Order: sequence, then structure tokens, then C-alpha cells
Amino acid sequence: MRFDVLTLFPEIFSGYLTQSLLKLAIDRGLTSVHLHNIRDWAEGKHKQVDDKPFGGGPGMLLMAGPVVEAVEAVQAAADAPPGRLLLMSPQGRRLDQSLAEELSTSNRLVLLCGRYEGFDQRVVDLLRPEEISIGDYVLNGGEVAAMTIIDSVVRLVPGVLGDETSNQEDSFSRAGRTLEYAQYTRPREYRGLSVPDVLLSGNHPEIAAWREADAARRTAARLRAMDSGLQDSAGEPRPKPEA
Ligand code: 6GU
Repeated sequence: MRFDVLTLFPEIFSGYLTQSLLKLAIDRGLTSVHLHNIRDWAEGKHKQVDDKPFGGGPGMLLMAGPVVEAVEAVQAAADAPPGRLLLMSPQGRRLDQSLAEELSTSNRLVLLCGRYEGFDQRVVDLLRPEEISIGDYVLNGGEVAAMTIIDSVVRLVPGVLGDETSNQEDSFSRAGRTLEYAQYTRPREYRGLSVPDVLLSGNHPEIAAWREADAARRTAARLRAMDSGLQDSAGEPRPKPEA
């Protein structure tokens, strides 16, 4: 699977791409991420990419010319199909696990990141991208959203996780859509909190039953919390704030 990212700040991606799972997936040839600086398609000695909105208003807009020409050049790269063009936008379709799964079946994604106050409308009118948001809050630019998309999609690419069961165990992928059960590693006791005995028992049917019950308990607690707003993420009552 191939990702192409168009951005004014390609350096933002370098740490993320050279660590951990992404690095492994790239080193194994399971995925590739190609960064493109939109400014390379800007004209003139100032390489201008943004300008003030006609009609007035705050901030600067990315100009249509450099963006449209950058996307067209990248999508036309001879050695790959044009792929799916995704524009990072707080107004877009919300990313969720089912969209990540759908995107992971594509062999090429082209991710367009904006900055400032957005794009000249002709970028959207000419390129007809799919607009995608990662949630209801405003980011300073699309780069973090693009990394989020890459991160959620690449782990669904066959072979990337090594252990394919890991995907299906994730709470958003499991059929029942319960939260995950609690997990523990060494030490067996930490600050007075002990690992439940059943997990040390070696009795796998009992362990499976405990995990199923724990996941159900957490899910029920989370649903109550969403109704009341009174509980913390473990579903435990939140301590009363100090008066
Ligand atoms: Cl994709 N971009 C920006 N700028 N802000 C966002 C977003 C994207 N998703 C949520 N907020």
C-alpha cells in the first residue's frame, strides 16, 4: 500500500515515519509513504502558496494553483494508479474504524494537508477530493489528521502487525463492540494493587470467561458514564472535586 502526502511541512512526518510500527512496515516493503512539498509547485522567486481571501476576512488561504498542480503531478506518477484523494478538513466525513477498514483495501491513498484558514474553493471544485475529519475539534493543519489516517489504516494492511489476531481483538473491530478487558504485566503487585489471581492460574477457559465478564462490565459502566457524565474512563465513580 502506498501513501502520498502533500503538505507545506513534510518535516512534521519524519519522526513518526522512522519509529516503531511504521518504520517496520516500510522496512518490510509492506507500505511506502511519499512526502511532497506543495511549495515545490509554487511560482516565482517567492514561491508563494497562500494569499488573502477576496472579500476580506481573517487569515490566509492556500492558493488553487500550487495545490491543484501538485496533486495532479503526484497522482500522475507513472508507476502507480491515481489512488483515492483525501483532503484533511474539519468539515469532512468523520474517520472511524469502518472508514479505516474501507481505506485499507485501497492500494494508494493521496492525502492533502492544508494550513492557515483553508483552501481556495477551486481546489475542491477541480479535484473533487473526499474530505475527511478526524473529530470535532480544530487542528492547526491537516498533518496530524493525515498521520492519524495513515496510522489507523496501515495497521490493517495484511502482514503489518505480524499477528493478525491483534486487529480482530481491537475493541472497535470485534463484533460485539465491547470495550477491551483489563490487562496486566509484571510485577504481580504494584503499589498495593494485585493482578487478579485467575490470570495467574493457567486455566485458560477461566481466563477467557473472566475477560469476557470484565469487558462486559466495562462496557456497561461506560454506557452509564456516557448517560450520566459522572464516571471516569475505567467506569469507576469519579472522586468528588475538592470543594
Ligand atoms: Cl482533517 N483538519 C483540521 N485542520 N482540523 C481538523 C481535522 C482536519 N479534523 C478535525 N479537526
